[in-house]
Amino acid sequence: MTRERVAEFSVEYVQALDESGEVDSAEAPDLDDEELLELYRLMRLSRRMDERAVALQRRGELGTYAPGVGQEAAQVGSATALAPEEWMVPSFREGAAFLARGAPIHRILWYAMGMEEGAEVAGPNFPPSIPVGSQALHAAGIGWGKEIAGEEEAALVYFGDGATSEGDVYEAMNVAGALDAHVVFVCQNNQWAISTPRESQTRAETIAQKAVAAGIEGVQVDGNDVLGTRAVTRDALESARQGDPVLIEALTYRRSMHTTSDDPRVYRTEEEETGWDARDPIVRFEQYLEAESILDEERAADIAEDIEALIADEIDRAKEGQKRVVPAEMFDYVFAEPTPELRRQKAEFEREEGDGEVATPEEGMSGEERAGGGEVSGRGE
Ligand SMILES: Cc1ncc(C[n+]2csc(CCOP(=O)(O)OP(=O)(O)O)c2C)c(N)n1
Repeated sequence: MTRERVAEFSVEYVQALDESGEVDSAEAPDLDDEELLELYRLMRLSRRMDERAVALQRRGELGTYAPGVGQEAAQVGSATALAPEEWMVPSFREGAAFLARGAPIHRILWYAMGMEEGAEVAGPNFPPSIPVGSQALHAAGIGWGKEIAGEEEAALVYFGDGATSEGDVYEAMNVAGALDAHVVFVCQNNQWAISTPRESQTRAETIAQKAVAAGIEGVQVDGNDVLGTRAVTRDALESARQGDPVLIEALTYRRSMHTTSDDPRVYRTEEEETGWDARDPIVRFEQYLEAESILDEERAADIAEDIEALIADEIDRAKEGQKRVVPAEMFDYVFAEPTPELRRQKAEFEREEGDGEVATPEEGMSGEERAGGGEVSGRGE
């Protein structure tokens, strides 16, 4: 009988900026002061946008919102490593990544207001994906397209730790590996999938090792370290652009609620939450920038002031745009061609909005459909 070890693996963990603001220059990316300040500004902008958005939701001015508080470094560090023309494929908590990609705040708010305009593809950024993990497949498709076209570009996709329990994410990593797709998978392991802790999600010790089964590289990074995340993503993108996909596990913590419909106090302790205070990505980076004399109190105050003004303007813009919304249009963008059922629902909705009457099942159907032909136009084309 033969018994031999046929596979072995290890997972690397990278950190450039530690909890006390010290930087390991061997791991840190080469950025000038302006670039470092921009990372800082983006993280603070995102934190403040989240705070304002939650307040707006509480006043009934916004629908459900998923704050990314605590995850700013994981998102800003990775999104700024992606070239502007490369595709970013987000999940539903990527406010900071959208800001880093230059998306205006009013568009981010429009999405949370239920406006179709907020879900439009603006630049090479997909709209938020609500089905957990499904967007990984789209990214693998884009990445495969880049391989076929012979283009040295990559797509970057975000998902959470919970999403790695979904078949879609594994399938995407597997197909990416098999087809040399140009894609970087970024898992923001924020320790919780709503109320399910990371430990109950998988017996795997790291999420990064899930790459092993797909035959691609997996690496863990301190996701509360904007510099380490930026450097790891830069390297992963270089590799992906040559047809070697990478899975990055960014270790972070969701410091706020899952969404505005959630109360984390029901399932986790205050002690756990405050335990992450010292590891907050913004505080840590601020300490570093101050120690390097890149940031001082005055400059920080100026940045905060500019952020307040920008967000106030953008909220006004979002509300102004909201007035122009025709709610019945929500039925128009589900499929390229609305199905008879959607047309019926739209007619019913419009009737209810108008005179309170409910539409008949036939309303909204074409003559042919009423006669029983062409049952589902637009499908299967
Ligand atoms: C396919 C699918 N199943 C379930 C849900 C409900 N759901 C929304 S968010 C979520 C948890 C996601 O956790 P994770 O992937 O860790 O991301 P996080 O919310 O922590 O950023 C679940 C189960 C969904 N939206 N889609």
